[in-house]
Amino acid sequence: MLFPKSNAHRDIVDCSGVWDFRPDPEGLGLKDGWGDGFESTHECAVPGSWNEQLQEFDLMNYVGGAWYQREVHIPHHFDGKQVFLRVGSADFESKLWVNGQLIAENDLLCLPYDGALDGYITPGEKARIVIWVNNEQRYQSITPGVAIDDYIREQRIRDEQFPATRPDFFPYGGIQRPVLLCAIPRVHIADVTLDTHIDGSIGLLTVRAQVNAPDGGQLKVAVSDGQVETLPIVEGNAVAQFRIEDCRFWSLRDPYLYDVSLELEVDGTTVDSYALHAGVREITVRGRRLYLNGEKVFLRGFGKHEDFPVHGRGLNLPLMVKDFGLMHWIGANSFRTSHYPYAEEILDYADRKGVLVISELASVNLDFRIADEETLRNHRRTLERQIARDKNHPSVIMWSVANEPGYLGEEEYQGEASHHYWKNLCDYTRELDASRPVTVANVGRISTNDPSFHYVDIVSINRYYGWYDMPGQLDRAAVRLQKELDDIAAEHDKPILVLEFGADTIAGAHSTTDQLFTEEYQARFLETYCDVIENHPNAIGTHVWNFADFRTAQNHRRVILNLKGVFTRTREPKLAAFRLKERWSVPFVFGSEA
Ligand code: BDP
Repeated sequence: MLFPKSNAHRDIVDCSGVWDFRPDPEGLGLKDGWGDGFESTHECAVPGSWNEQLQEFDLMNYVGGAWYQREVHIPHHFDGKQVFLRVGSADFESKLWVNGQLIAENDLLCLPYDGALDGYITPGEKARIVIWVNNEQRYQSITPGVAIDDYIREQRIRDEQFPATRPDFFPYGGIQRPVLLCAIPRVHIADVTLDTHIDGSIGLLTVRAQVNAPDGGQLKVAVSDGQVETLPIVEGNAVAQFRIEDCRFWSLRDPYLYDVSLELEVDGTTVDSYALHAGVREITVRGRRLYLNGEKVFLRGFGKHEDFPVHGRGLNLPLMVKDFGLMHWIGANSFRTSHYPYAEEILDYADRKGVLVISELASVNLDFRIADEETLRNHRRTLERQIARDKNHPSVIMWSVANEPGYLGEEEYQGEASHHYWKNLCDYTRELDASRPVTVANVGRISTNDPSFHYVDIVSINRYYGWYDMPGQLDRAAVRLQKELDDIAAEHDKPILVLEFGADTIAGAHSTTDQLFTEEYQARFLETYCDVIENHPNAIGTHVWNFADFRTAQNHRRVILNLKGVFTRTREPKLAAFRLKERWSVPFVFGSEA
């Protein structure tokens, strides 16, 4: 799945802008053929979530179907090309029509989908794009939904969040990433997979391309160190292998990217080209440690969210640049795309900035009273699409395949079905991508007896002692945390990553003694955790929850936002940000190891 790019053979029309919009709470549109076009009632900017944009039209908390529509000119020079429309993400479920023709559908959260427009458009004329989006989560999604029926079926989850949702982040709806009209040559490079290894000072780079050209064509692959290979195409595939002497490896200090350019030649003519970056690097797990290019690495960073006033989860490039600036300022070297895949633009930027990314699937609070084979199939489909999308990013160092499954402490989580689920999913991740470790973020309620621990490469835990339990008592919290790390280490000879710990904090609240919600308490909370974790022989990282305050659904535990950010929602630093900066300005030193 190649990210769309413009070059001598390929072109893109970005359909971002203000689109016609119409909410459809009664679900009329799908029955009445609104895919052919509909009468709009509102306007909504793309990319962006509809919620805060249309708050004044009573759509802040809207959960249901909504329709988007706009016209776009199909350029003359698209004639003879393969034209398709790519939706970066339209969440949670979406369908796409062009000139009244259903072109594509998607039900995978925060992942792109596309559809071919052949036969449905005329270059030189306008085309009508209609997109239906529905932000209701379904029961069998890998972040299970909560519809009214679910409350009844479960008999225990109260109607406690509005809009109804399980996770602790706002269920934004809308077209949240760009919609791109793309034209590529009919005979083209369809996919490229990069694989990198290191051998001393030599970088080994394998470029595997899939093309839809007939045998007889050839692919020229050039790397910016000066090497060029010309390969025959055999059954739609070509593989080039490069040894880069004195290679500049992609690292935190020097995120060097080689240019890899591909040119497809048929009958002596170049018919298509595509260029991408390769960061030559190797991620390995050995014993209790994580290595980047053979050097131990300790992760310092955050769980984040795609969240900002007005845009909601919509891609916001100035915010992206600002956030990377703040991560640099504070000395973070990594973040997790909690709790869903982030925009590809963000991963590209991480590649350039030398920031390590734990790419997380949109699986939150998987409930093992209802998870079944269909859920597992959906999980595997998500994994396939996410790996296909993100596989070539050197910044992506790990797959987090779920966040806090078994969240309700349901007894089914400890059963055979759960073991089968995690074994299957972790094995499948390694089958799809043997080059990156796999993890699952474990919830405190399950504690250290988590079936997933047996199948992951890295054990990850989220902990809130000193906040939800033992509030205001950091000494007790530290003892408990230490014991859990020891217990896990005693049973699993694996690295341990603490992927969440944090305290809600009202910027401006202060106290001379330990008091929840104050800036001093957050700072001391984070420092206490870092002291314990950094000194543990199995620990490979501290990811603070959260980088910035973020919006949640309405419930009595949140004052509009989850306030665990070390920056406010609009990115002002709290006291803890300065403390972390101080701590993270000193390079991490690993203890002496046996
Ligand atoms: C964890 C979740 C995260 C929440 C956080 C919290 O993984 O999404 O926002 O706790 O309670 O359970 O702040």
